[in-house]
Amino acid sequence: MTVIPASRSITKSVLSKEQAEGAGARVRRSIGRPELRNHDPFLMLDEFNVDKNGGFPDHPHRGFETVTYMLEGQFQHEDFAGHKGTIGPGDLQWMTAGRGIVHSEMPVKSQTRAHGLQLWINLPREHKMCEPQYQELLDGQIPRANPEEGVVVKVIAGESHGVKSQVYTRTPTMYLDFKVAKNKTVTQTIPKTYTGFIYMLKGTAFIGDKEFEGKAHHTLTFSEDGAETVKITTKDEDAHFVFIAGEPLKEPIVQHGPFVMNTTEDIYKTFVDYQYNQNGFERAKNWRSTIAG
Ligand code: FJE
Ligand code: FE
Repeated sequence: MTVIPASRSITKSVLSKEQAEGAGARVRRSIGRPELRNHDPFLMLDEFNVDKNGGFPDHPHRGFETVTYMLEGQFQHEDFAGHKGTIGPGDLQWMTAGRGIVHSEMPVKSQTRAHGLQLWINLPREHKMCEPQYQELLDGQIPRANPEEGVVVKVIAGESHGVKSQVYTRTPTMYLDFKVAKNKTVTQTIPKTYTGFIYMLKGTAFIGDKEFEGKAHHTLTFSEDGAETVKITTKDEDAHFVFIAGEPLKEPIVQHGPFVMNTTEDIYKTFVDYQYNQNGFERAKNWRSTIAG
């Protein structure tokens, strides 16, 4: 007989130091760094900081989703189908690359700094070649749960304290932004089969029954023991963190940079499709974004 504990505990705590990425951008890599590989269904989480001279100019994606959540500043995006827009503090872009997207992600030039999170969620085999889709939500359109005074949960995906997100997740995912005042305890439910983690943005939180300490820029991974809650406590400091969890796909992953498929053969097909502008990359032919400068 195995005993299922009340709360998940923390199995790992890893600090993300800044590194160079893209074109003159700085990122703190959480999931995807050597100590945090294969956190199925998640491929990558970057806390990015970009000034007006940096960014992520024209590049492709296939086989997964990118979720960009802005914290400060303004970010522009433009893709090969003419889809274009700007997201600001608290806004969200949930992009399903599916069979193919080529796009550019750049800070608005007048800004001093754009700061946010980008999460890469793998797609199950049957969705890897789906039509690309955008789900865009402004800060004010994202529902909030307020389980008690001093605790505000933005429900980006999934559910918290009876408040549900309308975002469609092909890979079952929950994505919650917690702002917790000092001296509070909050319990978040999580499906027993989900893997998950907390990424700390500010302050200090104590997680699980053993009150594992989490500080800014640390990733804290949850135990996989079937517990259906995560207990989070604050003491003499407020805390800001994201809580991300999902159903593991348990499929083979073959990744080559911005392409994530199930087999080497499908990765080779992807190189050919991208090179010859076919099977989803038709509109990549002679395309250049107007924002990458
Ligand atoms: C990419 C290198 C990259 N983190 N955070 C290689 F930088 C990227 C990439 C990003 C990215 C974009 C934003 Cl807006 C925020 C990011 C990496 O675009 F896709 C590959 N393959
Ligand atoms: Fe991208």
